[in-house]
Amino acid sequence: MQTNILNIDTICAVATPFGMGAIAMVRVSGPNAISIVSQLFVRNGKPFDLEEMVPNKVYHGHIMDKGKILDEVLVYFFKAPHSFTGEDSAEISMHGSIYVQQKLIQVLIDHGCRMAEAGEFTRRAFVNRKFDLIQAEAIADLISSESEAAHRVAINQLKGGFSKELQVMRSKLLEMTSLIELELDFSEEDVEFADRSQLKALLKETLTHVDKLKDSFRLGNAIKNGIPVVIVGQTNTGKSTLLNALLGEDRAIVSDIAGTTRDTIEETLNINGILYRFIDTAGLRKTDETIEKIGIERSYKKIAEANVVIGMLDATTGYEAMLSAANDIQSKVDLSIQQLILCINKVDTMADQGETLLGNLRFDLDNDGILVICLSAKHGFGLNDLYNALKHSQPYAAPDATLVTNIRHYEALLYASDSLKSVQQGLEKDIPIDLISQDLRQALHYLGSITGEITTDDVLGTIFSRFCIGK
Ligand SMILES: Nc1nc2c(ncn2[C@@H]2O[C@H](COP(=O)(O)OP(=O)(O)OP(=O)(O)O)[C@@H](O)[C@H]2O)c(=O)[nH]1
Ligand SMILES: [Mg+2]
Repeated sequence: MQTNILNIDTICAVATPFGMGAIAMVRVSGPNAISIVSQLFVRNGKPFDLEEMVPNKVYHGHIMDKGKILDEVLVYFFKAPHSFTGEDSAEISMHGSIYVQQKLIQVLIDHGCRMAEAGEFTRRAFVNRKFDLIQAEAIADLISSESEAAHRVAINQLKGGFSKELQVMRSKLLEMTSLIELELDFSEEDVEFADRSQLKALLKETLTHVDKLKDSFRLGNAIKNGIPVVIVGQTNTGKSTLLNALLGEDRAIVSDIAGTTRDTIEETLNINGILYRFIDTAGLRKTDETIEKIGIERSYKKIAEANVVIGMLDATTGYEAMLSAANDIQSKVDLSIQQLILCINKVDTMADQGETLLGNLRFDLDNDGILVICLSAKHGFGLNDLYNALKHSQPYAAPDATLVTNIRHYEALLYASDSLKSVQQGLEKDIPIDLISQDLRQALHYLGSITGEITTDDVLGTIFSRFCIGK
């Protein structure tokens, strides 16, 4: 087992959220965890006898502070390596008074523990090879998951599917690299240990796999942070009214003055287990007003970043104006990667002409990938059609498909892909084998950095500092 300077201290922290609650849990981990906690623990009125300690068993008793009862608790002991961190550990479940929590931490520190740093328990687990970096990061994702979809992606990564895929790729590439490097040792003798056509085939396969993982980030990131859905259109079409209707609250200012919304407004909403990030934008129109211009530039930027674009059309402006506005919005959307949903809004003003408008617009648009629906944002009419359109617009991955959700992984895959492309070009152009081997090593490095096989302390520090204390 790998040892690390981190393992010397015994650390402690409250693992439950800060504040008062029915129950709180304190974690202790490190070489003295069991002895320190047992010193403070009294069972059936007698000091806890370490000799009788059975790991993974729940003990009921009291935590004592200088001869006085601090709290009635449940204590679990874990023996290394069979614990979350891989070290000797103890967990104390107690009443969730803020005073009791702080007092217990103080007593633990008085007995030789140190306050844990953010993510230190998970970092120790990683150092002790309980899991790899992907899985450690998946724990953070699991804790922060806000929707069923985000939860599912985190669980998949925690199960190790992504790690396994990377391991298989790396070991194949490593084998090839060793053969190539063997040729370097025999460079005088003009021998080829690595079969070139096999190497090319392997590279093609690996590159396709790496690119597939890299491209899954768009969806993976959307699932984790909310699928970005931008609401765009000309001024006064009812964009802010729609945002408010979706959220069920008056989040954005609505008025009949054109150009009311100047900046983008973002809010997340969970619809049927999927987290969406709705973005209301400044209405699109020609203007000389500086602030409004900046707002409109932001609207265009948000269109480019969105997975789904809701194009708001105002039924009261007449069919020709709506069609021209629809074409204008369509020209800003990349239909190969984005979904466009056009909403004919304010149909409440149209008596029964809404359906005719809908049919005409569907007919006149030159792409059947665009969804068109009728809406009255003000009266909440058509919202169900919009929910359905959103559901259908999502390119859903298979339940157990690997999705990259972490920007660090995405970056590493991007660099690995570039390095593999250099290897491919090198082989085509017959460049010296030592340069090819360098690019292969680079690709291996980037792939290895994702699971944490290759990392520096700085990288680990940055990753784990994003965790909360007690995790
Ligand atoms: N009759 C009717 N009026 C609506 C509907 N939706 C919005 N409106 C009205 O249209 C006007 C403009 O609504 P907003 O939501 O502020 O429009 P916007 O697109 O956000 O406008 P800007 O922020 O200026 O770009 C307001 O007076 C709304 O009450 C609707 O479904 N029916
Ligand atoms: Mg608005």
